Amino acid sequence: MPACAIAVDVLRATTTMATALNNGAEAVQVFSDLDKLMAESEKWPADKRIRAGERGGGKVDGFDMGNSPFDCTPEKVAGKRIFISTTNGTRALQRVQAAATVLTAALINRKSVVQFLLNKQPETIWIVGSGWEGSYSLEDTVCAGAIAQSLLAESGIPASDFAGNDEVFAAIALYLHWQDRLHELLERASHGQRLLGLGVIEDLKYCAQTDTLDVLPVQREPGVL
Ligand code: 3SL
Repeated sequence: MPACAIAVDVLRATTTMATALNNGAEAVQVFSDLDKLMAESEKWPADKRIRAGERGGGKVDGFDMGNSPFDCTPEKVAGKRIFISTTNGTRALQRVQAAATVLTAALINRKSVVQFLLNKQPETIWIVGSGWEGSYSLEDTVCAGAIAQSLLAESGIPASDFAGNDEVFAAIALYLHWQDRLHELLERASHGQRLLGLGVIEDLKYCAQTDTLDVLPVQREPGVL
């Protein structure tokens, strides 16, 4: 496999997408633009679609759900297509959607992503953190580090032979330092603080879990996982 791009938005888009697919959603289709989402989802049968949208951390008016993984119960999402737009996560995914293979990752499905990479052995791996409106984020960086660290450990590649950039070495160091206190790190992160301000404390705990879901969101056509 030549290259694989992995979009990461631990808080909360890629955690929510993994949860929706794990709980039986037919697909997740991403949009940066709410009008396009409305137009595209209108073509889908009403009983087979869910419109999910977040702006400023809150649910978009008139949508079926916001961007909380707790909205994605099997009762709600099984067999449905989730049409979703979020501030940063869906945009990060759209930025890499032209890559030959595109995945999304979060801490909760880190192991499934690493297993896929070990099996397919892509020549190049791009891990793209969505951050916050163009800035760095701790939660996406620590997830990139968790993926890279596990990949190195499982593949047996000595760190000296690992052709990573400075960012990935820093991400691994961040993960190694915080791996037993990921929830605390997410609470300290600026977006974690923003979410705590919105009162979604349980979301933070959920997003901080590692390797809890065996699900691999893979892009099957541009923008559709
Ligand atoms: O920015 C995003 O894509 C969202 O995940 C942000 S939020 O956690 O839903 O506020």
